[in-house]
Amino acid sequence: MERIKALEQIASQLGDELVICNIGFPSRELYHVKDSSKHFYMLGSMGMTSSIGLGLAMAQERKVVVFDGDGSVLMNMGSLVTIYNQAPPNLVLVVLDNECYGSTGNQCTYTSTTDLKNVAEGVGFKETFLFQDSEDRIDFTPVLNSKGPVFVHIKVSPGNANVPVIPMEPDEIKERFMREVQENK
Ligand SMILES: Cc1ncc(C[n+]2csc(CCOP(=O)(O)OP(=O)(O)O)c2C)c(N)n1
Ligand SMILES: [Mg+2]
Repeated sequence: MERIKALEQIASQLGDELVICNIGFPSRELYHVKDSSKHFYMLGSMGMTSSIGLGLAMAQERKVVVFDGDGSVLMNMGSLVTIYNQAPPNLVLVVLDNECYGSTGNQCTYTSTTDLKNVAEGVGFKETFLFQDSEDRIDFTPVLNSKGPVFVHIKVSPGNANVPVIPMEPDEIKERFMREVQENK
């Protein structure tokens, strides 16, 4: 399954959850399949979606779903340790693992040999899920029914969808999202 299909399937199963999405093509693809004021498209700060998601989950009670990438998790791996130890019950960390830095030209990461779900379990995560590349349907219900922090490892095939850049300014994305969070506590 390609990343855009995984994003589309999960997004279609979300309701009131807040979403933090990784830099680059993942955000473009999510915007393309479904836009919402509940989405924060993170621009610029590779590695920081999990940290932003953790802060948001701790600051309010709504469930937070983070779409992260394998390269970004590798870049900020310490975030897994902080998330596990802070243990926000309302945080779901989804890693879309294409074994490469997809947004910058598909350079290989090390996740073909280093298993990120094993890493998360080694850190202490009790609720972990794995969806293989070969699966054609992601049932997200058991994930949403689990008490966080939840780690969801989704193997996807490399490849970026041919979708345009998000036609919103960074400030617009941020302010729309902040309003959504503040007005619907
Ligand atoms: C600190 C930093 N280093 C590098 C980049 C350039 N960059 C943007 S996205 C990206 C690849 C991200 O890879 P991954 O998290 O696996 O996501 P994918 O695009 O594969 O879904 C890189 C290297 C950046 N924005 N910030
Ligand atoms: Mg990747």
